[in-house]
Amino acid sequence: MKFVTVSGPPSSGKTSVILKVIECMRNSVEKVGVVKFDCLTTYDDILYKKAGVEVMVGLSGNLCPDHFYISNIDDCVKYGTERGFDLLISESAGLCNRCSPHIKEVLAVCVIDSLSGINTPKKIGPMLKFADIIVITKGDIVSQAEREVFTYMVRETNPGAKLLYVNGLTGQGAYELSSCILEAASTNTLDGKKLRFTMPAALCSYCLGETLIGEDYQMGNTKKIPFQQTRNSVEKTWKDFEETDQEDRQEPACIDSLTIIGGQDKSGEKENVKLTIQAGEVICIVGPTGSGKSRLLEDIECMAKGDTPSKRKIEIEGRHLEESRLVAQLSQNMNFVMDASVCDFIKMHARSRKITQMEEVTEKIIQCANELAGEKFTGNTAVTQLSGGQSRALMIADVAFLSSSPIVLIDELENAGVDRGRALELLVQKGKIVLVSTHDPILALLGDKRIIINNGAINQVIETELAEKENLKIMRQMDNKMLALREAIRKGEKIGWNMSDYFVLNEFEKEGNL
Ligand SMILES: Nc1nc2c(ncn2[C@@H]2O[C@H](COP(=O)(O)OP(=O)(O)O)[C@@H](O)[C@H]2O)c(=O)[nH]1
Ligand SMILES: [Mg+2]
Repeated sequence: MKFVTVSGPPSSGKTSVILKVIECMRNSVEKVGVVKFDCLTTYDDILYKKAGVEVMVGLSGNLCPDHFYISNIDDCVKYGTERGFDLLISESAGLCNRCSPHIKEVLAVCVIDSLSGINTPKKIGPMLKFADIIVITKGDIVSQAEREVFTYMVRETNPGAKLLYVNGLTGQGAYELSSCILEAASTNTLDGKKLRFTMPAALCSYCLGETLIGEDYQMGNTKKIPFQQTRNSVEKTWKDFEETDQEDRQEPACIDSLTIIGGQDKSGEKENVKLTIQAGEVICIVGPTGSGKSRLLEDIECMAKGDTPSKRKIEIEGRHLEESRLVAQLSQNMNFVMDASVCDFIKMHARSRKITQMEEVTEKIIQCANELAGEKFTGNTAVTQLSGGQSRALMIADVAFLSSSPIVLIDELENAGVDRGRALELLVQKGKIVLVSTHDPILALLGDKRIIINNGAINQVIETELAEKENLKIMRQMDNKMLALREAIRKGEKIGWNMSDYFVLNEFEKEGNL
């Protein structure tokens, strides 16, 4: 039986990720069991049962949950073997953050979410530090910049681990994790195996039920805070971060081309496609809702090797491909969650990328974001106070100038007050491959090519014609007119005037002016 330990802070997405991984393994693993450790209560067993997964629950109650875990885990493995499981996964919350359930020679996974704050990787210590695989969840909610800063902090804490990004809601990235789990070693007993990290020592009066506070009641193994020392160490993490050695900067990955090799559609019919996209090209992905646009983006993100439901293969030509994450993502539900000014925010991202011309690049990004958004903001504005359009514009400018990823996936960049044409131009100038999934006809024609998706497969690839590009000019004029109306309504103006001629372009406008 294969056995894997999964740990991570509460609500980081462990159960969601495990369920998605099990779903991916349906065809390769017959019997999967989960053992869930918690302290007081859990509802995870309901979710596992609902998914048809056999689950055991261990609640530590008034005992240290980590000591409870290690005293019981071997019995769980033996039980799993008896039950005939092919795979047993243990889920535990790493409740005191001092411990780690990871065992030598047993595949160790740590799940951590990108919303938890950039210092969390250091705070949770051994659970993350001694993991073989670190899964980062909830990347769909935060900006690309925050994801990259967070990743940097994770790497600093555990440079040797494999980093995977999994979305616990959609399952994006779960295939790669399931492939790693399928390669885990088999074990039928943990007898004689060793923990990767010791449990904390305790055995004091409070372990035995004492509740009174005061020196007189403290007996056994206790420890006092050395206050002077603590104050000095509080600011240390930030200082560490700011003083990082600028020397060891890696060359960013550089892609020459990306090839999509067809797999199959939702009915299992062959997808007859081989499409090569060159660096600097913009490709739009269109098709009805649910047709499989996001699946294609996901295949690219995880560099599918025929192992996803679409059976597509993605091949890449380029340099330093192993060095960093290849794909940056921009989507509608992303937000800034850090409490920082625009300036500090960009600098933090620049630092994580070990960029030396910090001031210069910060200024450039702010200027560029202001051009894209129209509504001006300064470096002192808090990122959480930016409007939807301003946030999106800052995210785009930041990805263009600071993100190391050579591929940019944009999911539904609709008209949120951002000059979309200019945004795409900017990304392409930086030599990136840009893929945009959209329902918007203007955005669809802004690409060099558009991919039409139907029933889960690429149905057609259309090169944007010259005549379409000409029409695009008119469509953009119309769009600007709609925007002007939106603006008028926002200012409290009445628009009951005769509008019948408003959308007819005059000669001046036909020339491309407005
Ligand atoms: N937006 C988003 N939500 C997620 C993601 N992963 C998990 N969640 C949500 O986060 C919450 C906690 O997830 P859960 O799997 O129960 O966390 P656990 O306590 O670590 O097992 C649930 O509401 C999930 O739906 C993700 O990648 N993105
Ligand atoms: Mg859980």
